[in-house]
Amino acid sequence: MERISSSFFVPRNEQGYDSMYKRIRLMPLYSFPHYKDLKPHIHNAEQKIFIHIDFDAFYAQVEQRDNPNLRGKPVSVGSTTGNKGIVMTASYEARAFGIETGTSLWEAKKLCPHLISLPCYGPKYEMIMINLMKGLRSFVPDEFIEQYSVDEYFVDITDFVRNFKEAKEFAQKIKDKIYELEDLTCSVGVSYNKSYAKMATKFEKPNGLTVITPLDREEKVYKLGVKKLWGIGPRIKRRLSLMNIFTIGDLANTDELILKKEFGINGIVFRKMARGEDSSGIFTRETHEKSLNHHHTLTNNIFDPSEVKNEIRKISEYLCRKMRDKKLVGGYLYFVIRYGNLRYASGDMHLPAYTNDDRVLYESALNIFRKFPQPNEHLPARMFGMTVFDLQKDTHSMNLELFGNRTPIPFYHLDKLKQKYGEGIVRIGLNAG
Ligand code: TTP
Ligand code: MG
Ligand code: MG
Repeated sequence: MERISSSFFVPRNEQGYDSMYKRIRLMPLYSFPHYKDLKPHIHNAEQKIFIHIDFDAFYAQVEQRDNPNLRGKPVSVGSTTGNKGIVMTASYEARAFGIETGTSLWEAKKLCPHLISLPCYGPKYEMIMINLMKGLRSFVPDEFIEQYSVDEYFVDITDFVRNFKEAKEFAQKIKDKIYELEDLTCSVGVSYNKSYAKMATKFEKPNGLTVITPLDREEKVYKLGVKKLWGIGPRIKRRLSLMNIFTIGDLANTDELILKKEFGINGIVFRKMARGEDSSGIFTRETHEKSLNHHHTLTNNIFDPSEVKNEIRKISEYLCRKMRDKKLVGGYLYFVIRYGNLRYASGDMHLPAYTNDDRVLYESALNIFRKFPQPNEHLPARMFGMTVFDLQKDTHSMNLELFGNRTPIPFYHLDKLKQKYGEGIVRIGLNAG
């Protein structure tokens, strides 16, 4: 793989920087897991292991790498138009003078008169990240990698290591690979949830590698100030301090209702993140698909219980197949029935676990259905519909584990058979009552 360096790019022109500068600055660098990503109904049901990677003084380090004269010197990257510019990042040598992201160039020059300020060159940094994505794919498949910002990645390594010791070794290998590919240092955090992994990255910057295990929680995390938590900026910190909440531990131990009253749903998110209960997974375009649904209106109304069940089964099978096709599992089910008199009955429930197993969806749908008026001669059924929400990436192992006491059925292989030989080729006995 080729290293990306300045020589790949057209000579710089001030006009270009300015538009790039605007573009980069407008890029949303920080967002934190949304409430709906936190699967609040699952309380650490499954232990995951995430790695978070973040380059050290990214833009500045790239410039120092490409120009040996800049190495070891205070360098800032940002807008350089006159004295009105702003520092987007500063090399660690410049940080020693108190220069940081957001410092005005005017102030930065005052703090460090021999500061070398350079313009930002976006396309080069982007190319580095694209190149790195390829490097990361040599460790884990695409679906386990999330590029989070201009210089950050999350990698879900749950399926590739057995414990935190192995996770640390894995992280070190990735770090070494990045250095080999791009000659750049990054810091890496390893933990059992994304928020803690991101926090861990900062612990030993630059060029660090930090692990936070569940056992480290009180010792390493709870005593830190709330601002170390992902998504908590100065304004929220101030509001928290008015509530006597200063450390992450304080936040973790504050009553959920109090936080909800002050911050709405975000209060619950902050608390969960503080407690290490952020259960968000790797974000990819696919997993962000909101829901999958299927409705079927019958040509002839039905009321015979076995016919009704058969309809529900067909929709369950179809939806599970759709999920498997997209390598997804669902966590929440909505079921609706419409009767001959055109009235509806509907209900919803959390599925017992994330699943794309035909049997589980069918049984769950029946559980909802049993609470409705049962179709009869005078009230036949006319339409059935199901929607699966809370879709997540299917990591096969998880699926099998959660149904440990059931016979695993090779649904993925059966789908292939059906695709090849037609729907009727196999039918599984879904023996729900
Ligand atoms: P960061 O990872 O926040 O910072 P950094 O890599 O420069 O330094 P650190 O060692 O602390 O991680 O941001 C990555 C790059 O994104 C940074 O080099 C410049 C750019 N950036 C902006 O353009 N605007 C911003 O507000 C921030 C924070 C960063
Ligand atoms: Mg960085
Ligand atoms: Mg970053």
